[in-house]
Amino acid sequence: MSEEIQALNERFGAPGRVNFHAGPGGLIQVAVSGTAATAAICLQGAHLTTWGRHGEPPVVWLSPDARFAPGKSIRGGVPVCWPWFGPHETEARFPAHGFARTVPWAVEAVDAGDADVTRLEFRLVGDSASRAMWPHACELRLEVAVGAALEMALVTRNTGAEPITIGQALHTYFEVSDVRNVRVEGLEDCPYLDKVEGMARKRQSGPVTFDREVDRIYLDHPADCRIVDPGHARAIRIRKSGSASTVLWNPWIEKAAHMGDLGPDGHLRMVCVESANAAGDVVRIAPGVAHRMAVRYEVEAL
Ligand code: TA6
Repeated sequence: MSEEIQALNERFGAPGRVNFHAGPGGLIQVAVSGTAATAAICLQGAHLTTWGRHGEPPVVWLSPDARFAPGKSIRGGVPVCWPWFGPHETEARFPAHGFARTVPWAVEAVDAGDADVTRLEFRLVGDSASRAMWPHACELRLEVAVGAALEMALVTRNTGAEPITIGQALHTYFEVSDVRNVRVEGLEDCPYLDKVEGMARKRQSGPVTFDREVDRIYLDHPADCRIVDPGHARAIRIRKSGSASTVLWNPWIEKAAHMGDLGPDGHLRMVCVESANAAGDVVRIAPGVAHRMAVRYEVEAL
């Protein structure tokens, strides 16, 4: 066991509840287990890779072909997209969805006192490349609460003297039985930008169903969403705050085949419902102010 992992377990570990270990690709992960659920979080990107309730199919999906390597994004889980969403506005060479998901983070706190809910907090450390891309004084933390529900909060604090503007998303991959038999409720009548059709501006009619590639940024949408999945006899309710955009994505067959890390028929097993601030919903944060974007995922029996 590396000295770093040993030190993490000595400071934050809890036998049988919170365990730091070397995961695939040598990336340090923390395994969390409680009375109701389990989760795993990779320190690179503070990337929650899976969350599931005992005896049920996982709720947060991880590709069976996900690659784990330093500086590379992981396919599935909850990638943290920050401080921009999608391509950088001016620098094509900058990574899509920002750098937060591929740089080192530090563990700030772990509270395993309540066997029903384990709370963890991570702080973005970054590296020389990320600091060059984002030369602003600010702090990014991710709070995670693992229990029968999953709660996550992304907190950006502007510690500088000038305002900053961020785009962000908790780019969550949800596991579904078969995306062709799933619908997403809560976006009815909402305007959206359709990335599949050149960011054409449209308006949602009825629930969202999936029989082709879907890649949409719903704007001015602070409300809940609900993934109704008869095949798993469940609905996943997505509550959020501090987020004005909801992004829906399924790559469908052709794009999935080109990605190479979604796994066999991976597009059938997942749907991304991302709580975000993207496009026109980017957030301006004044000096000394903190912005909090939070989500709560719950499972409802059908
Ligand atoms: O959120 C949807 C999206 O922007 C899609 O356009 C697709 O690019 C997806 O994110 C995955 O992006 P990634 O950089 O993780 O491959």
